[in-house]
Amino acid sequence: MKRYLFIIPFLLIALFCSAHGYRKPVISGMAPDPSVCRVGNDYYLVTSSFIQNPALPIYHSKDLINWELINYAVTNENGLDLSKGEGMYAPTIRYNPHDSTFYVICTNVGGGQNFIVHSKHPDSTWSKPVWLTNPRMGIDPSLFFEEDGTCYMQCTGDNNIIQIMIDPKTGEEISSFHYLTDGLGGRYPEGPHMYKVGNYYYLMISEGGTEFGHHVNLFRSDDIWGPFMPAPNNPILSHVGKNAQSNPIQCTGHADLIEAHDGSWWMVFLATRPILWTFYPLGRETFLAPVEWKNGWLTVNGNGTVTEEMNVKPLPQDSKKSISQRKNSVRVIYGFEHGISNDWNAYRVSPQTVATKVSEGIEIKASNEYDAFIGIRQLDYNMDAEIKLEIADWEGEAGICVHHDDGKRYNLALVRENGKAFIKSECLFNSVNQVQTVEIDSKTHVVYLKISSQKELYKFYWKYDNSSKDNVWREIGQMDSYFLAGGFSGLLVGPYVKKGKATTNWFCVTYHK
Ligand code: 6LW
Repeated sequence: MKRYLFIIPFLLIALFCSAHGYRKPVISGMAPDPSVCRVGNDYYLVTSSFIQNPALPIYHSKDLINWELINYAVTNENGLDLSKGEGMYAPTIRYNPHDSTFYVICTNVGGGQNFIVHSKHPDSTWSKPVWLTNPRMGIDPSLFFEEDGTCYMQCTGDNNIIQIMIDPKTGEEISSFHYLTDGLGGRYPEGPHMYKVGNYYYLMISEGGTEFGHHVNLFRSDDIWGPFMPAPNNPILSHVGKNAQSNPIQCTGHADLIEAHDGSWWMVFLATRPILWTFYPLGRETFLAPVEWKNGWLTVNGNGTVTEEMNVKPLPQDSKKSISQRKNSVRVIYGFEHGISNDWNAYRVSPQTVATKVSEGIEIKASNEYDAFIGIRQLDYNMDAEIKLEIADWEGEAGICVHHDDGKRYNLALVRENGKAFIKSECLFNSVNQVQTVEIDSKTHVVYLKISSQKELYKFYWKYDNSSKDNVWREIGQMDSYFLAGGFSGLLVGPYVKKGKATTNWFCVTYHK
């Protein structure tokens, strides 16, 4: 017995580490407007995706902390059309036990507006969209199912929150619209979700806009049509006040609630990790906080604020750790042996439109119809993204790029023209275009390129093929990350081709802790 005693301290450390704490965010990189539902011990979460194709990423978790991307609710196969408009804003995911079906409702802004898709298996096929055409239906639609399957839809109206009864399979309107609340005076009352807990209906909304004024308010009523009275401790989640002025997490809002399989309650919400207190190129990320109920009202993590290391008892943690929860550096290599995996997105068109599988990896061709770019989400500030790239033709421009969907981007490329070869770094933001070039050995067809994100800075490096003796990384330039921030989105990083075509079979991302 005695010889096993030495194990006890290790067991205690392991127990403490598994019982206490998790790192924030739980889904890092662009993951705004999270909405969550549960079936048994399985949790499903969806986020906004704007003009990224495929749209509406679906994540799965067993513990609310480690999330794995398993699917997308809308793809070209079930009718995704991102040819115009601003794309997919703020979806909601719900499970209706009455027909054992998952529903996702969302707005394709400027591209048909509100629609619902459904599926029995969120990791498999989703239905074609059912369109909701009533012009009163604004953004941020949500669904609430009564036990008998009756379905209510909430959404933003005219600077207020409104509700209607619908058939979620056909989109048929079963009631007229009713006003629920216009909030507590903050700008943009939005992001409504309805819940029934005990004898009350709870309506949770966000106000203050999605930037630094963002916060969450709660209301309740004993009737689903209201009137709704505000919680005594509103805002229930807010980093607007003095008590959060030095907090590295800001913009907390757009939340959803979930009762876990052990009876504990949690809130998922969006927040940001600003650089120098001002800008956040990674975009809005998904965070998690514990919720306590008392006397028919709730508190979020005690006082409505959260910290980077959450010292709370989480659900028993899944052994599969997601990147955001790993303590050490993480390196992920994409060889494209089977084409393009689920992690890859393009803007508006599908990634398969942009890149095709060839024996050497994938081939990307420049196009006049679309931007020949595919990318994965940049998940953290300290990142190296490297690529091995080949331009076999005499002319061409191809490289690696970190890209915001409103057109801001930093490119690093191999350019071959007029019998010469260059490495070019290029920063494009609005009307400003900053370019640096260096001429290299004109015979160069294969190069390694690296974009290194160091929070406030992006640095650009290149080197010759590994077969060359002269293959050390050389810096060609750097740029503040400031110009990649803004808007609703975050960043994608990946290969692009501006002229001709290029192949790659090695794309590698390393996140440094
Ligand atoms: C979304 C709104 C919001 O529709 O941002 O943070 C908008 N909240 O609810 C786009 O993500």
